[in-house]
Amino acid sequence: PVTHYRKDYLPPDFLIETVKLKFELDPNATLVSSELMLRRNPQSDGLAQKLFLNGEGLTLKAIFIDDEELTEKDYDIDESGLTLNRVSDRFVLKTCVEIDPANNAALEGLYVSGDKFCTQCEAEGFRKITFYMDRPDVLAEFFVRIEADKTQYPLLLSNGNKLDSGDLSENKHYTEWHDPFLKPCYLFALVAGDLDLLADEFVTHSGRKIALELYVDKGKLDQSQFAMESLKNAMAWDEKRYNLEYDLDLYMIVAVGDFNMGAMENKGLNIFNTKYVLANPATGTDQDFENIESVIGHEYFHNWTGNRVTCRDWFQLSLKEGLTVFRDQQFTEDMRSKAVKRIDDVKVIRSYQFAEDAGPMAHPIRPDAYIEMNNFYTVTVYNKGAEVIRMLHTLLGEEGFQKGMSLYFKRHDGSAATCDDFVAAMSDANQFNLDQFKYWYSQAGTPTLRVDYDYDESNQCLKLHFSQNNAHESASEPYFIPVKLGLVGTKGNQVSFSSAEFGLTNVEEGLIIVTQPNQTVNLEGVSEEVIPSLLRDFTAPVKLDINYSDQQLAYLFANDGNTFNRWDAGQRLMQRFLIDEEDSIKESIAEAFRALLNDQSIDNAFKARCVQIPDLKTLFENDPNGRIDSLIERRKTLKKFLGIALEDTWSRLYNQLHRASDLDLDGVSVANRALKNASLDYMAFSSEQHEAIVIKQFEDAKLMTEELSAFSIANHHELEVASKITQAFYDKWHSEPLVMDKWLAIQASVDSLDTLNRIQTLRHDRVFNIKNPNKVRALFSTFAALNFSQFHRIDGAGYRLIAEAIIEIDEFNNQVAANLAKQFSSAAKLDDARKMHVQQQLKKVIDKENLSKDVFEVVSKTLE
Ligand code: DPP
Ligand code: ZN
Repeated sequence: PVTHYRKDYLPPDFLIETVKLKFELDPNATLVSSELMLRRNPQSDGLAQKLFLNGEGLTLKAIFIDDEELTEKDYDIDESGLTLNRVSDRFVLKTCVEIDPANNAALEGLYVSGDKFCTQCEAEGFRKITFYMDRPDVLAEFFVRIEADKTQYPLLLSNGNKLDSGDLSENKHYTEWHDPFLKPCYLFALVAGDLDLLADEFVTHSGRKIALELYVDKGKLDQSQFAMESLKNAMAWDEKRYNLEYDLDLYMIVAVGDFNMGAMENKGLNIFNTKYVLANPATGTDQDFENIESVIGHEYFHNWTGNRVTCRDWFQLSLKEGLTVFRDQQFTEDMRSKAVKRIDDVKVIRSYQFAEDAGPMAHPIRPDAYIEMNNFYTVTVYNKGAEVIRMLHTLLGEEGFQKGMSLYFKRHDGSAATCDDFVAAMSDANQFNLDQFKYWYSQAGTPTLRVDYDYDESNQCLKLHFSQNNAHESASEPYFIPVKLGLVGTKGNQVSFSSAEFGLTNVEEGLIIVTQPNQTVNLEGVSEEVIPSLLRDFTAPVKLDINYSDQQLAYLFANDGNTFNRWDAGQRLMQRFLIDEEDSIKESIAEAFRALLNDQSIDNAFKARCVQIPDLKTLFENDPNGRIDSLIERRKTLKKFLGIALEDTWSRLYNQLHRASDLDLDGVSVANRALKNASLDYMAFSSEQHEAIVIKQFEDAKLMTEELSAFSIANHHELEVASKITQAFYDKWHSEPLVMDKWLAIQASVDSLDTLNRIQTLRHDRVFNIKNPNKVRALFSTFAALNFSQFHRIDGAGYRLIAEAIIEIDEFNNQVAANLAKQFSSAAKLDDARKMHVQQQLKKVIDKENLSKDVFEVVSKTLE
C-alpha cells in the first residue's frame, strides 16, 4: 500500500469549473454521465501534458473530449483511475460509467440502504461514482439531473436548489438540481426513494425564510420532531453566537439506516445515520436526545466551518472537524449544563484520546502521513482538535476568538484552507503570537504537566514549579499550555492572588501560560496556606501530575470552587484506591460521597457524574503497569463497598427521585433520572427488594431511559429476572432497529464468562445483520470497547472473536473493519500472555487474502 505525505502537497494541475451529472438510477446498473469543464490551474507549473482522474470500480461506457470520442491510445485506465494522455489548456470531458449500488456494501459512493439510494463521499467516495479529481481543493459548480422510476423513487434529491422536474416515458421521472456554491466533490449528495417528510421553516435574522425538510423512513415521523427542533435551535444559536446565517433557501436532512459514520454535512442535503435523528421518549434515552441535538448541530455548523471554508487536503481535516466539534460542544454547553458537558467531553479525551495518543496509531491533530484517509477520522483529529481550538478560545477570550473567526471567513470564504491559515487569522486578528502554540498541530502524544509548589508565608508568595514532558517521538518542542487556576483556602474559601507576570491583580481565578520545559510561576498576595486548584475546566489536553495528599484531594472534592476540578478531585481520589492500591482510602471516598449526595445545593446531574467510578479504559491508560486483572477486581470491590456503605443514601435517593409518571425531558428531570438510576445500580449490593424494584421500574417505564436502565441493571448484576426482562424487551421492540442496537449492546457489555457464547447466539438472531454498521458497533465494538474484562480474557477468546469479525467484515466494508481493528491499540501495554494472544490473532488478520489497506494500516502498525 502507498503512503501519502502532507509534505508532498501540490496544487492541482487543472481546475473544474462546472460539473454536469446525470444519474439513471437502477439498483444494479446505474448509469452516471458526467460533463466536466476543465481548465489549466493558473497556480500550477503549467507543464502537465497528462491528466489523472480518480475512479474506482467504474465500468466505462463512453468517453469524449470536446465532443470527440476517444480511442484507446488517448487514455489509460487502471484500478485507481483514468489518465488522459494528451490534454489542452481548456476542454470538456464527457464520460459515462456504470455502477452497481445494490452490491456496494462498503457504503462509500452511491449505495442502496433499505429501498433507497443514498451517497457517502467523504473522504474519497466520489471516485466510486464517476471519474473526477477527487480532492477537496478542487471546487466546482454542480448541476445534477436524476432519473428514476416514479413509483419506487418519488423523491429525487441532490444539493442546492431544485431547478426543474417532470415525467419521462416508461413511468420514469426526473429532477434537476443546481448548487450555486462552489464545492469539493466530497460534499456531493444524492438521495432517491419513497420517504415521509417533516416540513418546517426557519426565518433567519436578516428575514430570509428557509424551508426545512427532514426525510425519514415511512412510519417514523413520530420519531422525527426532536431532530427538527434541534435543527432550528442550532440555526438560531449560530446566528446569535457566531453571527453566521444559513445561505441556501432549502436545508434537507435524510435519515438512513446503513451508514458508516454518524452523519454527513453535504451542502444543503445532510445524510444522517438514523441513530442521530430518530427518537421519541419511548424509544430514545436522555443521552440519545443529547446526542441528536449535538450531531444535528455539528452538521449544521459545518455549513460555515467545512463547506463555505473547506480543507485544502485531507491532512487538514481538523481544520473543519476540530473547529466544528468545538462549536457543537459550545452549543450543548449553552443549551444544557456547561459544567456537566465539560466533564463528559473530558472523559472522552481521557479514556479514548489519551489511549490513541499512547498507542500505535498516535498522530498529531494534523497528521503527516496516511495510507487510508478513512483511518484518520479519529478522536485525535476531532476531539483533541476541539481541545486545541478551545485553548485558542481560552487564550483570546470570546471576543478575540470571534474576531479571529471573522477574519478567517473574510480571508477564506469560498475556498480551501489549511490549519496554518486558521491559526494565522486568530493571531493576526488579535496581535497574539501563536508560533509556539502551533506545536499542538504538529506533535503527537499527551504531555504530562508536573507541578510542585511551596508557600513562602513571610512574602505571601506561592511558587508553582511546572515541568512539561512528552514521551512521544514526534514531540521535541515544549508546548504553549494555558492553565486556569484558583486557590482553595483552609476554610473552603477561595483565596485571591496576583501575578505581575500574567497581569493578574487580586483575582480568585486567573490564567497563566506555561511555555518552558521548566518554569516557575510566582503568585503574590497569597494571604494564607492554600491548595492550588490547577488546570480548571481542563484548559489544556495534558495529564496534570500534582502530588496532593489524600486529605487534600478529599478536601478539594468537597470545596473546590470550580465544578470540573471538584469532579476531577473525586476521580483522583478513587484512583488512589483503584491504581495506587491504598485500601484504607475507601472509607474517605464513602464519606466524601455521603457529603456530596446529602448536599441539597448541588445539581443532580453533577452528582450523577461524581458517583461514576472511573472506567476501566481510563484506569488502564493511567496505570503505568497496565495491570488488567487487578484493576477489574479493585473496581468491583470499590463499587460493592460503596453500594453497601451508602445503602441508606442510595435507597433514599431512589425513592425520592423515582417518578414513574415523569415524562419530562427538561434538564432537571434528566438529571434526576441519571442520579436515580445510578442509585439503583449501587442498590444491587444491599437492598433486598432490589430485584423487585428493577422489575417494577421495567414494567412501569414509559421512557426508554427508565426501561433501558432497568434492563441494563438486570443484566449487569445478573439478576434472576434478567433473561425474562431481556426477552420481554425483545418482544416489545424487535421491529425497532435502533432499540435493538441497545438490546445487543447491553448484552455484549455484560462482564460474564458466558458473554462470548451469548454474542455467538446473538449474531445469528434475525435482528442482527453484519452488513449494517450500527449492528456491528452494537455487538462487536461495544464488546471490545466497553466489556474490558471479557475482551481481555486471559485465554484470548475475546481477541479471537474480534479478529474473526474483522476478517469477515473486511470482505465488504473496509472502513468498519478497520475501526474494529483499532480496538487492539492497547496491545503494547498488555502483559506477556495477553500480548501473545493479540499477536497471534492479528497475524491471522494480516495474513488474510485481499486484506484492505484500511485494516492493513491499523494492524501493521499495531504489530510493529
Ligand atoms: N460526517 C463526518 C462529520 O461530520 C465527516 N465530515 O464529522
Ligand atoms: Zn464533522
